[in-house]
Amino acid sequence: MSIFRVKTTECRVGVVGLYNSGKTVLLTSLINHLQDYDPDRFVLGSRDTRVRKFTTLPPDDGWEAFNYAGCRDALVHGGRWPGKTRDRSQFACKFERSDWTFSDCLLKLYDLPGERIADAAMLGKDFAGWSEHILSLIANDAGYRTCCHPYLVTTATDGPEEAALLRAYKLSLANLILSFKPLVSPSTFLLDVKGQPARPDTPDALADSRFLGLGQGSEFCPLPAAIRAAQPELVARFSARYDQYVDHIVRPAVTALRSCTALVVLVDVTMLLAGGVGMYDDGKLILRDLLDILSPGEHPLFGPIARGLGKVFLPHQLRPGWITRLAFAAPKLDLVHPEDRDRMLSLTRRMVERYADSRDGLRYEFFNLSAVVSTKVLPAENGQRFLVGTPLRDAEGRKLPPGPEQRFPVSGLPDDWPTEWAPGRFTFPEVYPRMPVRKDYPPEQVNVDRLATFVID
Ligand SMILES: Nc1nc2c(ncn2[C@@H]2O[C@H](COP(=O)(O)OP(=O)(O)O)[C@@H](O)[C@H]2O)c(=O)[nH]1
Ligand SMILES: [Mg+2]
Repeated sequence: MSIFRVKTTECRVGVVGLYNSGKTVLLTSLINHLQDYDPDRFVLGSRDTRVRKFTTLPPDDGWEAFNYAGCRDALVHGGRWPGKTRDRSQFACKFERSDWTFSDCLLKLYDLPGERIADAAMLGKDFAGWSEHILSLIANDAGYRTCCHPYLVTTATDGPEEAALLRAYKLSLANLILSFKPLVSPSTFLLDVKGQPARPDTPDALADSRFLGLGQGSEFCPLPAAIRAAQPELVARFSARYDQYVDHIVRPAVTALRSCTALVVLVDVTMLLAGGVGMYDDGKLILRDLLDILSPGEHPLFGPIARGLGKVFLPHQLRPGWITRLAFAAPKLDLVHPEDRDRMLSLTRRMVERYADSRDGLRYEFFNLSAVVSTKVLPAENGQRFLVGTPLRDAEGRKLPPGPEQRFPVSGLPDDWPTEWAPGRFTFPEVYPRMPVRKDYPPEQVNVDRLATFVID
């Protein structure tokens, strides 16, 4: 540390998004660019900025380290992601940047599953309150009612048993997943505590293989008032499991989110368009719930000046922590044709700006980015758009081994979200990411540096 660098500025940046939205690829690219900084290929702050003395640090207590080396290697070799043991992870590092004269930067990056947001309503509610919340969600949405038919039938029978209730709720959640509805709670049914997602399968197979809650023997599902009144022992059992679940899964995820200074919310426009209007509606609900639980923005008791001073003088534990910067990022920019890349940005804006705009003291920005540019562009022919890349899946959605590059068509982007569209109307075929083999040569990126400039502050 230079003798002038008398302090350390801590930046805690959370990256949230649904499964497959590009969190891991984004973090891997960002870390590579910071560690092997090249001002010609990545501009942090300004063209003159240099990054020095980059050091990786161990993660905070209770966090698994983000496996940077393993993730980079998997990208290079088109392999599987390193086996995870936790659904969330942290990467901590320290470096000097030449445009910060008196301070070096302690950066903590959090990889956080957006699926947990579906459980956010559990905080501050007891088991009965959560049950009512879920039941009203089902009652007020035709799509949910259809998917939850097995559960509605079983709860209407006389004195249903625990096993029958759990089974019926599992089948209902499986239907939700298969209809691309990510609002699945308890969310471990969709993404378990080890970070393993539910794979497309029949509702029965999903119900057989997945758990509602922390695991076998700890399962629960919502109960309507009539069953709660008639079966107090069942309520006591489910309540205890529910409380455990909230303590182990929901609170740590939400606490981590709330302790961040900046948040990157990945809004995968390609996935929302490909998934149909139901995916869009649910994605939007999840984003709304996310912003509600975080209540980002300036703390009413401390103005920006107090916040600045707090960052400098207070020990870490005492520093006021709250999100003041929110980045909405549309990832996988390289999967759409250049003619549509501005539309990607305006679609993101149209979807979520209202939520951020209604909060005071919050700076927010929109980005369209590619963490690892993996396609080449061909000129459009008669309005048809083509890209070149190595296909990741065949026409049936099965994963292909890495092969030669191919030309493939991609959908154009609309100027605004349609009022209705079916899954599959838009397609953006996934490709193998193109990661340079040489470890100290970061991947080609677009706007990851602008995003970093915004959140590392
Ligand atoms: N073409 C392209 N694909 C990407 C990019 N970022 C992520 N992906 C793809 O999106 C998929 C999910 O990415 P991942 O980071 O594992 O998502 P996570 O589940 O949110 O961590 C992977 O198959 C990636 O290849 C990108 O910048 N360009
Ligand atoms: Mg991931």
